[in-house]
Amino acid sequence: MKPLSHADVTPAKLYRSRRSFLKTAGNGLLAAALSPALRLKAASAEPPVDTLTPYKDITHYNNFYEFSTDKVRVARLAKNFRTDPWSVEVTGLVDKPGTYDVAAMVAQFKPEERIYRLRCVEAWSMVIPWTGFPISRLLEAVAPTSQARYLKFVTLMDKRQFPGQKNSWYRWPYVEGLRLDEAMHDLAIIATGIYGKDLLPQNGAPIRLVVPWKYGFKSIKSVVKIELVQEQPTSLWMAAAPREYGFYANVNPSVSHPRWSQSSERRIGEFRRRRTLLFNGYDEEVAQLYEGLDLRANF
Ligand SMILES: Nc1nc2c(c(=O)[nH]1)N[C@H]1C(S)=C(S)[C@@H](COP(=O)(O)O)O[C@H]1N2
Ligand SMILES: [Mo]
Repeated sequence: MKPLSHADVTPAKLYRSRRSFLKTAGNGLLAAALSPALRLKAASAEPPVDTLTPYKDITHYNNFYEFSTDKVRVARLAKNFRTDPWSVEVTGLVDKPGTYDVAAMVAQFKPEERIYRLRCVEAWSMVIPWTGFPISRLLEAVAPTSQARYLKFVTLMDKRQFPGQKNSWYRWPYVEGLRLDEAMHDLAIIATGIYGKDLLPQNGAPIRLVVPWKYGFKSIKSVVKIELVQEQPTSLWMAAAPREYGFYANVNPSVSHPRWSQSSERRIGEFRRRRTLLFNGYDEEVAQLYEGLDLRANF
């Protein structure tokens, strides 16, 4: 499947009026009035095209454990999070390490719009119009040495602003990692905005990672450090539950989470579940990264 562009998606509003029949059918009220045959037809129709998830949902249904494990409380708790000044240290096995102010990063690496599906490991999904730039641009600027094999990303550590970091169940700060060749892939971006607006704190302001073919937890928020390293980093989730969360976390409908199936998902704003796609539908673009890798053992 090709990366989404504006040509492929329908703005939420237009989509709603065009598909008003199905929408109404999904409402329950009218569904009861439909004949069983009609209802079946509506139910078995091909899944609709990807539609942008409304801004309100993207910004009010969030996983950000530093604030809360309750998705609908995150936005309010994140309201006063300080994102300015903010700088990101890029360090480790690089010839040109540096500390980048976010504004300078934006000026240098020129964010563009990227519309991606986001698939959470909990089996819900959204379609988000990010503003961001490929991490490859940053990597070219810092020049990884020949020893660099992985990137380790780290979220801000600040118990005063992040009440969730007092929860000692997790090994804070939040850490995530990518193989260098994964990070060099054009689909992997550093995001600075959504729907053309600056990121809000609940979405990982001022900058966060977005890797659309992997489960959402790889897309680490509010990053303060990117380190090029030789060994595979241990992410917060690998440390918390190694049998449930592997390093790769590629979206894969045929590898179940130990506690639930990954074969389908609930697209936020839709009534019927959708089939989950291998690599979240980006298989044509990324499958070659994993040639020869056992995707079941390396989950
Ligand atoms: N620092 C940090 N990054 C994080 C998380 C988190 O709890 N802390 N949650 C992850 C998970 S599980 C998901 S699904 C996405 C959600 O991103 P969104 O709220 O912008 O949709 O962020 C990911 N990045
Ligand atoms: Mo997630």
